[in-house]
Amino acid sequence: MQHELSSALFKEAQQVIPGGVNSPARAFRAVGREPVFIARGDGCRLWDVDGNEYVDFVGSWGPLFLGHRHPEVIAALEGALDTSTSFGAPTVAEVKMAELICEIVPSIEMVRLVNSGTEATMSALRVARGYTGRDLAIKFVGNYHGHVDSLLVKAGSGLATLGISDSGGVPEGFAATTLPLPYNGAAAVQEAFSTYGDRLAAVILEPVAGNMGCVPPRPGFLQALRDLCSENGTVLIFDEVMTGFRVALGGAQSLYGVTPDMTTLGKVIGGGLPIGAFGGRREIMQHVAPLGAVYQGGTLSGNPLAVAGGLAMLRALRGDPGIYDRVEASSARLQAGVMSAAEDAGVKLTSNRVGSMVTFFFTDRTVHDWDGAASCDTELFGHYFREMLACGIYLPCSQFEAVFVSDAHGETEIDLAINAAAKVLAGVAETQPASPSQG
Ligand code: HOZ
Repeated sequence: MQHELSSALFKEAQQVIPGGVNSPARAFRAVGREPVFIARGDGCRLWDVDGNEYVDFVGSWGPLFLGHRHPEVIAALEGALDTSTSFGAPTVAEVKMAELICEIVPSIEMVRLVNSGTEATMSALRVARGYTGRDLAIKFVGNYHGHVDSLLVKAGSGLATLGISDSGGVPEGFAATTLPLPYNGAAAVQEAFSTYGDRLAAVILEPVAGNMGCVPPRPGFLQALRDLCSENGTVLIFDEVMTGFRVALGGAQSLYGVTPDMTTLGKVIGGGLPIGAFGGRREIMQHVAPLGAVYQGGTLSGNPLAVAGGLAMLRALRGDPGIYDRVEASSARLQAGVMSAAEDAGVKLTSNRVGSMVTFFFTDRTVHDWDGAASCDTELFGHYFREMLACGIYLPCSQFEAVFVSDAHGETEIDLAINAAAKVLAGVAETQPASPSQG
């Protein structure tokens, strides 16, 4: 596989874009090669600028649950283009979108559309602080809530990948409002509530972590958070930017039966267009301006193109009762196939999966928190990533991200990935028979 054009573009990009990329997570740095530049996608396939074809298991980092260029999303976008690209004024479609979100996710009684997951979490936290009149928030190590100043503390995703524990440029005072605790560590949360209970505005978490790889909540963890928040008047925020409309139509909160006070959304709700949303109990959301004193706004919020794409996406999901079972079956097939290939090759691999979010961790430890994820052999992951890419399988370029399966992945594509993994893992076993797990 040749990557001459990608390589030339990367050189050009580095002159004018920091690191040559518009988001560090896509830089391929941790996997020891240059990024490939993508030209187009269709269904679950991608083509790069050199004409190489891949099966795409990134799906734009989550949004493309229906694959690239889904006909209903494209038709809706074409329709919206006939009206204009932006008004900065109310539209019919944004009301329909808000109604649909509230209908599918009943804990959301009112919702505000924004432009990204970062905006959604930043705004939800501000609302929680305005509502409670308190400052502190608990977050979990290895969870990532976008690049919100106060949440860039022991965060996952690009920071975990690049080994940056806390971001530069965040004033100490902002970071000091965040208490980072171990994910799945209910006892630590209990202790924090004993110490800071009446100062805690919010607990924010990914109800299924996706930004340190896929890490599900342990049984009882989400309910323990729910109980502690209720007892202490603290706002429980589920960051469902990754899990919303993906692990189930109603998100992780419907899958695990635990109801947050507020929810943040992004990714799938835009069908690939830039959008986010935050919402929750009416009593809390009434604090948002112009109803209340917590300011939040944006010229492009509720943008007609993003809303058209998102509405088409959500309608397609709600209108297809079999979709989550189909994607569950494809994802289970992928997980079983790759794990069996690893076992045959004698490579130590652990996998976590919730629905269509899957991570294969190069460790023999069970991964239920950041310490487990950090025990992985990231060098070996880098090798696996590069070899899979050479086999035409496009994976997230970090051990600490989730593989995303979509409804566009058929048995053919899942088997292509399994066969490639079998080949690559067998090669690992030959070249690195004693490859150490750091666990
Ligand atoms: N939140 C995305 C996945 N962890 C990161 C994607 C990006 O920064 O490009």
